[in-house]
Amino acid sequence: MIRSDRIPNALLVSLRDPFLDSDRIMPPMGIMALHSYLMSRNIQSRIENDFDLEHLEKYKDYSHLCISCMTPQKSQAYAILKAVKGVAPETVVVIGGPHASFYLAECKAQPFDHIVVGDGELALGEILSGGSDCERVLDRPMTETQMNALPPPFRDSAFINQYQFYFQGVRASTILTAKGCPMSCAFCEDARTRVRMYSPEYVGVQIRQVKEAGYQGVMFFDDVMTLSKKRVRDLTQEIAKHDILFRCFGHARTMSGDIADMLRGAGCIETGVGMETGSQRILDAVQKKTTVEQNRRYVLTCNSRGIRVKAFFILGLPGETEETIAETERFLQFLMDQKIVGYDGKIIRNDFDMTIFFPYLGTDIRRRMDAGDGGVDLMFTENPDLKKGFYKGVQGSSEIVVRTRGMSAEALSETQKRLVATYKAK
Ligand code: B12
Ligand code: SF4
Repeated sequence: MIRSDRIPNALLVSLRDPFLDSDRIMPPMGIMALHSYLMSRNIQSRIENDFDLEHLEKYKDYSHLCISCMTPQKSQAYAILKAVKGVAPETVVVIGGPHASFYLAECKAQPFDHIVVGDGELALGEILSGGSDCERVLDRPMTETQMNALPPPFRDSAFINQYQFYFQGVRASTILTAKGCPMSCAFCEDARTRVRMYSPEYVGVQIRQVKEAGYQGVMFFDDVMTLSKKRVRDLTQEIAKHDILFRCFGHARTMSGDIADMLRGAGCIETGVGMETGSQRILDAVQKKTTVEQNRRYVLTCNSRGIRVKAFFILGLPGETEETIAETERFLQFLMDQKIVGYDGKIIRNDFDMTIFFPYLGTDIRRRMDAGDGGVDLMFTENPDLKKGFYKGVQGSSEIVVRTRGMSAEALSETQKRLVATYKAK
């Protein structure tokens, strides 16, 4: 095992996303949480969000290089690992984030010194204080109590102000009120993960940080913030104290008039929601456990309270055909026909996002495809490029690696372009 006898000094690397329109929209909450935790333990660290592979000498004083990685960023992570090990083999290189969690075997095949699965705080603390005795793969989940005892993520104003996200013209930054999702969507890597909640007070501290940094809005980035009425009541009582506008993710199974009232009363002006498709057959096939009718009611419930809906759709789920596309189009028509009185009295419309499915390794669908399950009507295209793996890139582009029996990759791509052009322009 590589050892670093130097005083630990960690460089926390948030990789760039050249394939996105901009990677300065949402700040890297994982890295911000780790930085704050290490500082609270008096371990030196710094965040680098523009790693300079051409000038590695800049990083010679760091004992540990800690890379946060999502799957589309993996080539960058591997390139940094190779380059750093080439010039400074004594530097301990650690990888964490979703790619390490869901593509563990692939990460193990790379010469990383440590690979952290799941929560990084305790594992990184161990690596940085444990010297050589640490295992190579660490999985150190936190309990809710431990999560709530953590310092809030690092939100230095100059740092987070590099990131700009707007909804309805409101400048916002991101906060998490819980980790995990109990739902079982077969296309999602976060399905059936243990839900651990932050206390409303802990959320309140973070809202203050975001306001102090100059933002008027908060984007709550939990998978689903509206899991139960009680939870929404507890959270909205806290949020309402802070005079902010916010957006969060809802779910068609749990949305109700009461929940929508509480959200709006606390400043919610927009919810994101995974509606996925207008086809009941596909919703059932991917275990979404919602109905098209629930999705319609979700829209009407939110809109009637002045909450705009941003619906997320995925084309190319198993069983997609021209008929299911027509059903999705009918739903889109309904969604985009609604008129809403916005928070500032102006009449506004709903919004949507439409991507093409990319079967990440940690999803049920991918597991079934890899197992050769003929019951899944989804195939890889010939020679799919699985190297990058983003489903929404520059100007809404997708890397399409799948087709169904009824739709080729080209037909999926054409449909996506047509639907976006037709209904975004409404
Ligand atoms: C916010 C978010 C984004 C933001 C990212 C902003 C940013 N700069 O980080 C935006 C909107 C830009 C985004 C984009 C994309 N995202 Co995204 N995103 C999320 C989301 C909703 C929350 C992530 C988050 O901030 N969590 C909160 C922090 C505290 O947790 P964390 O990041 O996991 O970090 C903890 C641990 O992972 C670990 N850790 C993280 N980094 C490191 C590093 C080290 C060294 C260590 C030791 C530990 C460690 O410790 C942290 C603290 O406990 C997740 C879903 C989810 N519930 O996790 C999806 C998710 C991460 N995204 C996903 C995807 C697919 C994408 C896109 C590919 C979509 C697309 N456009 O095609 C792009 C890819 C962009 C990219 N960077 O490659 C997938 C990841 C799949 C994968 N295998 O990588 C997820 C899991 C959603 C899902 N269920 O499928 N995303
Ligand atoms: S798609 Fe959303 S609701 Fe479904 S499992 Fe993933 S995070 Fe949960």
